[in-house]
Amino acid sequence: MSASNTRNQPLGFATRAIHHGYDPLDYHGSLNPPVFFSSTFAFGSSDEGSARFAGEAQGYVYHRVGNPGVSVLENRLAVLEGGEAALVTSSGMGAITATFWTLLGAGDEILADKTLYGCTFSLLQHHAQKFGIKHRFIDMSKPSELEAAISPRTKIVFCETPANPNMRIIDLAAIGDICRKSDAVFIVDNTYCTPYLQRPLEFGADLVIHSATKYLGGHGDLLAGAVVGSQEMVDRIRFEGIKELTGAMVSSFDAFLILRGLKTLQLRMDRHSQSAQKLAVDLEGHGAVDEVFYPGLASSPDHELAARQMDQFGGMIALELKGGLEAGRAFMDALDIVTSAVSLGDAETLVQHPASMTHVTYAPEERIKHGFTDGLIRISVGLEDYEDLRTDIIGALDTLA
Ligand code: 4LM
Repeated sequence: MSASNTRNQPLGFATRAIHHGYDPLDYHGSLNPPVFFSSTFAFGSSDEGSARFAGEAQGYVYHRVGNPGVSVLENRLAVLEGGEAALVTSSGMGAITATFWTLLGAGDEILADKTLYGCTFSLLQHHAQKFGIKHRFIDMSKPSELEAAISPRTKIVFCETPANPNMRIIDLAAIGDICRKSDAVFIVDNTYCTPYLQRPLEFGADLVIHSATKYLGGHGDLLAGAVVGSQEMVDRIRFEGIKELTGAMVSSFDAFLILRGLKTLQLRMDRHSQSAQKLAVDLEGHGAVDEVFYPGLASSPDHELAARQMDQFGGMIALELKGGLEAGRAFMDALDIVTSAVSLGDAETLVQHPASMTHVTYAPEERIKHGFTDGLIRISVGLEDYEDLRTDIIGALDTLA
């Protein structure tokens, strides 16, 4: 099934997430696409094999480059993000490294927003220089800072919005406008939103990256990533970044699990967003809480901007407790239903302490410079009954008084 039905009506998000690119009647009526557990693919003749390698004939060659079951997922993700093509990788970091190593060479520069997931930050801050790649962190919530910094040497402009962990919002259209006037490829990590809540390509991004480990998979049972964009750019990343530079191809089984996760993506994101909105309001009113970072709050300075580019405000909340780090630790230890763990986007509500966990790659002074404190607590609001979550979380906060 394509992006429209037989009556040429454009299909809704959930319908595309469930059906796009697969017709059960093509495979014996099997409701779910087959999973091809095959590392290699036979050629009908030696001529056919060499033609496939030369890109002169269609067809699969080797799983590291492509697999028919994975292609169903790739085509579906491309349509959901509004891109021409997608590539699914073995992790979010696999998607990021395959993209960077394809697009960057010695002497090139990447400009990244100052707040990034800890391992993306570390890749730039601690490792990129080994390959002669220069980086600068910019406060992209002030687009004029990017405008002043961008130069012909800039090959990539990279950001997350909302940013992990402090929920800063970046104006995608403003950054897209600046990148359009240069040769830089504008890349947005859309992990926190999924295409259901935000489609950066509509705002001028060239590539979208995901950790599919999170909401796209949705069940905390796999590791995967994705890159979505133009056919030309995705092909380059597949044939250079995956095939020859990283080998970070997703497994067939994990691709199948993501296809299963996508069937409920809309339902899950609706519920994550509704519960997070309620929790943010309840947290804001609690005496032990100093500040709540959630763009859905009317009091958030980012509320209007977020409403322009996000369809709902998502399931991630950050908060600062009045008692700082010690209060944060006591809060996490007092929780009962809520699980203390990194990662996000699962059915279970997860709580973690970025400074000692996901963002421990930042030095203490870097954390302040990059916009978050050692006291920040991050909550990935899950799918449990809201009243149970509220009782657990507010109850744990009450023990701090
Ligand atoms: C975490 N995050 O925050 P893989 N991009 C973003 C992320 O949050 C992550 C990745 C990429 C967390 C993992 C422990 C915005 C990861 C990297 O973990 O390589 O699939 O994604 O808790």
